Amino acid sequence: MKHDDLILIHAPSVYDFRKESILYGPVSDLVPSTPVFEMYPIGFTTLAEYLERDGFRVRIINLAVLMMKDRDFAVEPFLQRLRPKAFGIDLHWMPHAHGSLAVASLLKKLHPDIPVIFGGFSSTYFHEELVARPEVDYVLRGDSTEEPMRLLMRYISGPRGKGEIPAEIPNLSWKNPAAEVQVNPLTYIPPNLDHVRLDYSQVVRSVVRNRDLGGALPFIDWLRYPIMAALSCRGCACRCRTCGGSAMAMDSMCKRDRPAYRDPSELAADIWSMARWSRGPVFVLGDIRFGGDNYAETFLSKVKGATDQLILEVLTPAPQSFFKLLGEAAPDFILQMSPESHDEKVRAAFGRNYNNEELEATIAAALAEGCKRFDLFFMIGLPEQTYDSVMETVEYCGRLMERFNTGGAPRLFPFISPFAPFLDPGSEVFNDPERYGYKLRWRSLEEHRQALVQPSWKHVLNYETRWMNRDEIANATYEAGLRFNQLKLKYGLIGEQQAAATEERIRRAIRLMGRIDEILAEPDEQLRAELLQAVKGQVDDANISTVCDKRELEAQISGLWKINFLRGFQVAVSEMWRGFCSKN
Ligand code: B12
Ligand code: SF4
Repeated sequence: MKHDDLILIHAPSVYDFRKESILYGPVSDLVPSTPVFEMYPIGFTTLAEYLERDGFRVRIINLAVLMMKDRDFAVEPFLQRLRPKAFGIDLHWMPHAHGSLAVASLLKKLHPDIPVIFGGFSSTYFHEELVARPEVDYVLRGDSTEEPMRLLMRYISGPRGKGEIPAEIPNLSWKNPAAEVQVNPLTYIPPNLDHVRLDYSQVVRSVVRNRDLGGALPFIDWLRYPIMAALSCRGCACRCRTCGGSAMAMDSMCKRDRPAYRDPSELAADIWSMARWSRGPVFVLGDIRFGGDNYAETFLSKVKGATDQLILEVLTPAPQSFFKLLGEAAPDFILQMSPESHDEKVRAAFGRNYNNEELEATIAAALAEGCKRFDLFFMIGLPEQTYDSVMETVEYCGRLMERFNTGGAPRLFPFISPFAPFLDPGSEVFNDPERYGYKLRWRSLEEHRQALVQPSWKHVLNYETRWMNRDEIANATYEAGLRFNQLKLKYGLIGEQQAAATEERIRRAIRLMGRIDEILAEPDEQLRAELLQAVKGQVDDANISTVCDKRELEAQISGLWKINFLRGFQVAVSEMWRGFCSKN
């Protein structure tokens, strides 16, 4: 049997979250994953597919999901059995600083001769500190690593020392035999996404090949809610101050001076391809209006009929004509928009320059064209934002719900969450905190790694602002959560039972946060550890969906089946057969 050449491993945020007693707080309430941040980067699938086209065999293992699914899952024996030519680990999101490095250390202990490759945004930002660590051999920088990875895999698989050498592989940071860090130029920056294919067929193929569905799941609850993502671009045209993927951050970190777009027809084809075996909603990442002339029109005309449930994001106010097109292409379309604050001054300080009149006109226009639900995201921890301003945001949301959610089923769904656990490395605020009124508590990768095992999210936060310290950020979060909960009940977004459950969860989290602060004041280290373990059961119970129920974010999936396993199996077998025939 052919062995895997490359195994891409996604680690949990904190290793081992099953043993540590940590109140993670509402850090992941608004994304499909839990605070374990078990979702792997989309790039895993594009990397795997790209390498398989060149004859490599790639497997994705979501170690975080395997550890969540079985609390007794034995990680070391499992990793010991793997024998690829190289391991790839993502440190894309900073909250994986602890888990990704711990898994790398384990792999180095178990397989000292197998190279460990890191990649992702955080790896790119901290590449020198990262590659200097003994458990890391290579870091591939940038937002597009498919081709550099192919070259690196060729080097690793070939007679090393001959042929291509790391010095010629773009975007690579590595160590020479004297353990000195070497940094190759970051020159592989494709201007578009024509080289990738993102339809998850490689994942389906790999599931069939390895008979491992659990290990390939994008996140723990995916089979119940099989949402998929289509990638319209890499990079972003906006300049939100705290964002590590903003135009400025991408330029300084990845040398990308403008976003790379996927051809709109190819993007539509990706979605048609996904629809062969899934009926889940498809989230189109990136604002399709920013792709240039006729981008949105072409995409929408080609995607028409592929899926009813397209989820799209608008980064700036949009006109009714756009929503009309959207409604014709995908009648049950869902929209997301993030004004971040009701206060235009705060919004502008964050980097979004539109007013509430434009915001409300966008909501009205979308709803008039049949938008099934409009999700509106607000944030806590912004520049110029005080505790009172957060409470005013909640009141503003009440007024919006009063205006848009009366008469018929509610369609406007506002959410609020803290900017947590970390300010993005590479963002303008991270690079120059004082200028924006921020104080950074951790700067290096190692400081972030250690912070992640602090016993409550308030202590993990890597920042405070001139307007709110971390106690105020935490208190504003819980108070806003309680008030939002009441408003959602009032305007029919949630029922009484759910509102009562959310209220109970928030109050329990507040109590636990206080109790953890008391424990931290205990001077005896041993006793402190014992006391923290004593509250672990309660902490674990309080860790999912703190300020809102994660399911409030979900679209309804119609029909009897969500995933067509038989069709998926057929797709996988026919693609493997096609691959086999083309090689022989
Ligand atoms: C789409 C998106 C999401 C999607 C995730 C989709 C997914 N599964 O990848 C959702 C909405 C779920 C999400 C969630 C979160 N996100 Co987000 N997200 C984005 C966004 C808008 C686009 C990212 C993207 O897809 N880029 C596409 C390319 C660049 O990445 P990629 O194809 O996956 O991977 C390529 C490279 O990164 C690299 N690579 C990645 N991994 C690896 C591994 C190896 C071994 C190698 C070699 C290479 C490599 O090579 C890949 C292929 O070329 C960016 C902002 C932006 N403008 O970029 C924020 C961004 C990446 N997210 C961010 C954050 C903080 C989060 C959350 C932690 C927020 C939270 N607290 O809940 C969570 C984490 C969720 C989890 N892991 O469970 C920050 C990250 C900053 C940082 N350095 O930590 C960003 C920059 C901005 C932001 N604040 O939103 N996110
Ligand atoms: S937060 Fe702003 S800069 Fe970052 S990806 Fe979203 S729109 Fe772009």
